[in-house]
Amino acid sequence: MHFALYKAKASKQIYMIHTMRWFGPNDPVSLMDIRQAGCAGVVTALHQIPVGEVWSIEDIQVRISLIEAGNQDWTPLHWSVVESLPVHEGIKKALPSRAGLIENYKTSLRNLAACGIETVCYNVMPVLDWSRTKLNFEMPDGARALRFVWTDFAVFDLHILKRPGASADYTPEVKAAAVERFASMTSDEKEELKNTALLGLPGSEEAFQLENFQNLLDEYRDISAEQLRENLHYFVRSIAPLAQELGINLCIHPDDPPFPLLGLPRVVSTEADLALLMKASPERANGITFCTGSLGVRADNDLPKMIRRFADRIHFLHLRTTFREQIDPLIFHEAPHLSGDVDMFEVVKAVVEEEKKRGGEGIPMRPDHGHQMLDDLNKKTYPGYSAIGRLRGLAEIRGLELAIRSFLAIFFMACGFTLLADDGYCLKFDLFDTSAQHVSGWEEVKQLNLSTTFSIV
Ligand code: DNO
Repeated sequence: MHFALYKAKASKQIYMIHTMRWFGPNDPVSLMDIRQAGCAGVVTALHQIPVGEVWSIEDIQVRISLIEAGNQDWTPLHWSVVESLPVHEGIKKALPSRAGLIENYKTSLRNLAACGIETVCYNVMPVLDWSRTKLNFEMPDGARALRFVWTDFAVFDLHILKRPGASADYTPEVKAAAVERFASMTSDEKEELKNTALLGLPGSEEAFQLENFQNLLDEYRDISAEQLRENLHYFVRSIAPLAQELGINLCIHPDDPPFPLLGLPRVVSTEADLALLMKASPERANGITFCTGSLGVRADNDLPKMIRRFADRIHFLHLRTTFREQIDPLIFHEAPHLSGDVDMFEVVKAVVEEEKKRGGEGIPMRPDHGHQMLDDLNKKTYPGYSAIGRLRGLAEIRGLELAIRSFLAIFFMACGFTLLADDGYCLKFDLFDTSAQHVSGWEEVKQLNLSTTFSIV
């Protein structure tokens, strides 16, 4: 038998596609800021178009022209990911309007594909998008972070919203603590909590009024988690085959936080939820936005394991970490990107390994959220989306990524090799991943990023 032995070559290339979210022309963070943070990609959405309506080619082109306007003179930027093409409540609730809304969604996908956009994020959190109870929690270094306190959420639910039936969702201890907390709050604090819980954070397309909010919740009274899951799977089965054909990767964003709130069902919070969704429609286009900040709030989500399990279905990454200050009742805040509960080293390593399997194809990544810090503190930006805090997060993750890539490459040099038989059978060995596969010849083997060759007869 004839084998060729290949030694690995150190590669300095950084493969994730670094991006930042941009809320459009009114965003106080400019495209130039995003460029100078070192991004190649922009994540944005046509927030001005009402949810459920078609995104026309003209509207998409206008946004592309804005993003690319400085590309002749400066480092080029491109629209890498749509976040989000929002899913109308009529689809989540399977209302009679669903068929028409899905048709509109498909038309928007066709239009995006015609404009060369290949990654589309969405979520199915009912009524609310992401939720926090405090937007300016002071960190020990004076920076401001987003925070979630379960007891404060109970205060909002039980004493401000006064949701019928809410009492059943809280333990006697939490209810007692909420009574005490509510009694000690000033009217400004109550107003702030109400606004934080209700006003819709960036990315959510609605701003709510206390008066009509209960009606929106009531519409979910008869929709169980099973029903919502069925509606989600129906939606995905309706659009994934088209997305696959168009070359668009759909990627669902998980629930944030990853558990039910206000009696609303949530069905994208755990590994099991994601596994069911991946199974519901087998196309690779039916994929995931792997948000470590959302999923990482639950200690039972093993993030590196989940990245390895869902590997080629991960089309977009939100890298961020929370820190659980207390488990029961839950309190968490958004920690500096490398020092929360998420093991960012293991997460980035799992991502780098997946990118290596894709032959070096990068996955778009954005540093999700960031602290308000330095000059951010003097500016009014979207909560979680100030420039400097995100720049810090991106810089730290980029450094980690480079270190992991270089470390793995050196390791491969010492410990990795590939054996290729005449019949095209290829045995790849390295300390991190041993696999056997058929390849058709030298070209494909070279794509495995390997260099020097030896022949063993
Ligand atoms: C928060 C975000 C969410 C997310 C949407 C995705 O910063 O990650 O608003 O964009 O839920 O559909």
